[in-house]
Amino acid sequence: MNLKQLIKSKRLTHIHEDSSLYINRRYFNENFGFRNIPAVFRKAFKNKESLELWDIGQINKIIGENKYMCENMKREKKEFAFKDFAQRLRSGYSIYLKIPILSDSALCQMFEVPKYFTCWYLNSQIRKPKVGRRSYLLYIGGENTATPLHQDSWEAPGWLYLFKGTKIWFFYPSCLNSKISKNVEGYDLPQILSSKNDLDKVGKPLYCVQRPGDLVFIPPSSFHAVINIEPTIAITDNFINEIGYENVVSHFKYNYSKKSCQSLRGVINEGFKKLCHD
Ligand SMILES: O=C(O)CCC(=O)C(=O)O
Ligand SMILES: [Fe+2]
Repeated sequence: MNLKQLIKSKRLTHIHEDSSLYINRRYFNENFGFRNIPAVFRKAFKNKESLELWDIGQINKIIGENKYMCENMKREKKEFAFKDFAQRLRSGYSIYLKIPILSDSALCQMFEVPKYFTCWYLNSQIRKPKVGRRSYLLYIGGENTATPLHQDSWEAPGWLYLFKGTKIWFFYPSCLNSKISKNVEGYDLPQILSSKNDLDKVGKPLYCVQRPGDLVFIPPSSFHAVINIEPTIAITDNFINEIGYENVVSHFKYNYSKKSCQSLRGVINEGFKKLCHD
């Protein structure tokens, strides 16, 4: 059974699709951000020029000699120069590359992140960490590579913009979060995809088909998993701003020192002050 038939047989529901030509901060926050609703934006971020710019040949020209850690299907990691990774990708290998793009890289000029996804943490004067130079992450995956079920770093909200290929996403509703946290493997891709498994009993994920030019919004704390059903090129990032900061604060409370929590609160206060002056 192929993935399409499986989704049909399991009667999975597609996440919300938004076809607005233009969206702004208020529209995004009121309809999705504050409501923690996963969504795919089909038109608002579609940019023909950047869709053409982001291809393997072009990226290779810029970072071909740089070395990065890649992951295979067994999640084993190995270092490759980008040009060698690209060569393997062309030969049909199932390998996945996930790397930060720094703000001084020529690649960074090839996509402008909407202001309402700007992370207060990265721009803060309170914490000027190494990650301050990071603009977003680049994900390049061969056919059938996947990211297993997880919550994003700090349980922060996130976005992913696709330039090439097709991704299938699965999102569990947040009411299942505490059950899933105790047994992540029990809800992961093999369970979702198994034709034997009755998802009605354990809880069904929503799904999304993402194509070039689509942007997917990942709500804070949401459990999600992704399969590249064709080779893909995407950029993604998480952010802390007026949406989702509460999830990050409570994540910090349980996982980080008092000092880090204080610093995060400082970043959030600073962010809100700036927001008032915008
Ligand atoms: O595309 C993928 O493989 C994973 C994407 C993801 O989990 C994210 O952007 O948060
Ligand atoms: Fe994620």
